[in-house]
This record gives sequence, C-alpha cells and structure tokens, in this order.
Amino acid sequence: MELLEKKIEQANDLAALESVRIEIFGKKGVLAAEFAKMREIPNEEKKEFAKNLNIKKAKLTKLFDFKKMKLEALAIDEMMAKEGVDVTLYKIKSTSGALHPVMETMNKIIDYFVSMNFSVHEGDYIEDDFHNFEALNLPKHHPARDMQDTFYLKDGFVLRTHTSPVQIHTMKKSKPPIRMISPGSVFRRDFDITHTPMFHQVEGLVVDEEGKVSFSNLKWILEDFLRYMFGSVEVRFRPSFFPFTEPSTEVDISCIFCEGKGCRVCSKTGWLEILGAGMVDANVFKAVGYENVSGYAFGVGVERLAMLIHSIGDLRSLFEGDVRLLEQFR
Ligand code: 2NM
Repeated sequence: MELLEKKIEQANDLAALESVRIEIFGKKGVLAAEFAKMREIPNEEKKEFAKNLNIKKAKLTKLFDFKKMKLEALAIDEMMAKEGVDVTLYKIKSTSGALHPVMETMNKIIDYFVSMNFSVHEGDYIEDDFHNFEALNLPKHHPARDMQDTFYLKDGFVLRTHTSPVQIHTMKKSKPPIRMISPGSVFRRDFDITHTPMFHQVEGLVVDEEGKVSFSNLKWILEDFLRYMFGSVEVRFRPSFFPFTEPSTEVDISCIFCEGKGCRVCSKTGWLEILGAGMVDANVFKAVGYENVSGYAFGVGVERLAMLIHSIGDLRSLFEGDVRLLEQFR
C-alpha cells in the first residue's frame, strides 16, 4: 500500500496522475481487487478487513485529491508563463457611446437646481387617480382625464401624465420647507409631429411658511435658470392658466435663432415658449393637508429644450433609436 502512495506522490503531471488513478481507483484497479477479496475472507474477519480497507481508501483518495489540485495549479502557472499577452496585436477600435441628448439636457437642468439646494425625487410611473389628478385640482370632468389623453390601467391606476404626483407624495410625506425637483418620464396618448406617447419633464416645487415664498422668487430663479441654459436671452412672463397654480404664467425666451427678429422656429414672433409655472393653488395644499403655507411650482419639457439647444427639427427622431442621431453628440 505504501507503494500506491508513492505512485501518487511521484506523478509529475496530470496525465501521469490519471494513469495512477485508473490503476488504483479504476474498475479493475488495486482497490477493486482488494474489495473483491471480501468474498474469500471468513465471516468473523470481514468486519475488520472492510474497516481497514475503507480507511486505506479514504487516505489514498485524500492524497490523490491534494496531488491533483497541486498539479492543476502548476499547469495553470505553466500556461500563464508560456502564453503571454501580445500587446502589439491589432485590436478592432471600439466606438464610444454618447449620452442621449434628452438625458444630457435633463442632467444639465438637474445640475442647476441641485446647485440651488433642490433635492431630487424620481417617483413611480404608475400613479392612482388621486395623486395624478384629484390632488392637483384636476376634477373629474377635466379634459386631461379624457380616455384620449391618458393611459388607463386596471383599478383606477394610470401612467403618470406629468411628474407632479411625485410632489404630491413628497408633500404628504414631509413638512415644509420643501425645495424639490422631480425629473422623469411621463406618458400621454399623443403621437404626431410634436408629441410622443412618452416624454420627459422636470418639475420643481418650493413650499415654506405663508409669505416666505413669493412670485418674485419664482421669477428670479426661472430667469437665472434660463440664462444658465441659453446664455444672455430676454425672458418674458405671460399670464396663463394651469389647474394646479394660481396665478399661472408661461415663460418665454427671446428666440435663440434670430435673436428676437422673427424666424421660422419662433413663427415670426421673436419668442420661444419654454416653461409653465405659478404659485401653487390653495386646493393643492388643501389636498395634502397643508395650512398657512405658500409655494411656487414650475414644469419644463425636456425634449423641447434638447431640440432647441441642438437644433433638432423633428421630435420623433429623438426616439427612433438611429445611432446616426447619437453619433452627432459624441
Ligand atoms: C407645470 C406648470 C405649473 C406644478 C405644480 C405642481 C404641484 F404639485 F406642486 F402642484 N407641480 N408642478 C406645475 C405648475 C407644473 O408644468 C408645466
């Protein structure tokens, strides 16, 4: 038996060890032959014989496994030493990716508001009627709730049509002061030259004790934001209407293509519509249980901004997945 142990020890590569394995552990191997002897051994000695043989087998197996591990490690070492990497080999050049212009624009918007101490909340795509409509002063008969305008899911759930429900959740969960933006995808049943069923918004909300947040605060930050995005442009506030703000305003910048002289992009008006905003409507605060507060909110469509910044003519080209669009922004 000591001879078998020596044989395992002396195998100096995996092939040699394999021959030793067959010789010892194989069907016609030494151990099989030893076990076969059981038949001839007197009954009273069988137990002792089997016990010794099993101990022997276990020892040999352990020795064999250890040796195999050592030889395998050695084989890998040898292979590594022999097969170095040829760093001069020709390699097909990889093409680098690019951030989609919509995401790049959204990141730029987020960066501005983060620098102004706004926190960022992304929220969920699926919302219930209360958070998407009711709490935002969009009552049951409002056209935004039309089957034609909204993706309805089972049990009264909808794909959010704006990111405002994120702000409703945040107001319900926490107390003023609030200073937040909610960037992300929103969904409407629209599909034509200027509308896709999914697009992106960044909405902002600032709430504090009554009297601490004013319309002039809103004007200042939006002007500052628009000059950060577009450089030295004129900014114009026009009265408007949104169900969730009162008063409401739309915010224009002087056309960045004709500098306000009037061209095709601005439909000869000299102005580009960029933002919607206003002071948060009292009904919205009521819906979230806030009292004695004031606040402003605003919303911006990211695709429109990306298109203006990069002179992209057709909104749909942003979502066709054609790499030639992205290649222009590397
Ligand atoms: C806009 C325009 C004006 C808005 C309002 C709210 C909330 F939840 F605080 F009521 N979030 N966003 C808002 C206000 C959005 O988008 C054009």
